[in-house]
Amino acid sequence: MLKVMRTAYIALGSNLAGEAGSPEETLTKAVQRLESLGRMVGRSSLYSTAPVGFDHQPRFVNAVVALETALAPRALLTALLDLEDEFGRLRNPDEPKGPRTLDLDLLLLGDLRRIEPGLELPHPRMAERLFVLEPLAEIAPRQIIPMTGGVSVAELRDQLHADKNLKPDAVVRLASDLWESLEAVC
Ligand code: PH2
Ligand code: MG
Ligand code: MG
Repeated sequence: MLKVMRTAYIALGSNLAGEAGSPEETLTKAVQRLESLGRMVGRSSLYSTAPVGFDHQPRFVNAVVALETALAPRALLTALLDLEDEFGRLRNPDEPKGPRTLDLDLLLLGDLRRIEPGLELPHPRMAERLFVLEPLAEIAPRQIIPMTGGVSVAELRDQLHADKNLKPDAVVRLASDLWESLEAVC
């Protein structure tokens, strides 16, 4: 049977060391595990980012990858949640935005749109978050975000940069030999 292949953009985040090591080590190992779900076709740099939504927690390490996959949305989402668990993610309902060893958020899956319990595509908050748009702009600057009425990732990123309340250290590219030692993707 012919499988429909789609490009998934997945945001990775960590601000707590876990069994896999530091956030940087965790994200590096998570990318290797994500390769079991499809073909990795893009990977941003790592970024050190100020926490958004709940200030009193460590800075995050964030990145975005592009994965070509035949998985349907629900199957992909389940696989991402399983990977979070594998990396020791604890879910604290009192602190949904608190520190986490690994957060894997499905941003886009081809041009699919979904609004279902636990699964919204495109990700409803992706257009407001510089910690998502900065790495995403590195690998997919011309990608259009549907709910913005046709604005590209790079334009949205530029709009957020123009905000005069933006702190200079909000999103800072990290040089990481470990991350860059991952096999090159096209
Ligand atoms: N994730 C959140 C809430 N706040 N802030 C940063 N900088 N990076 C994140 O990945 C992040 C956040 C909820 O998932
Ligand atoms: Mg998240
Ligand atoms: Mg999440």
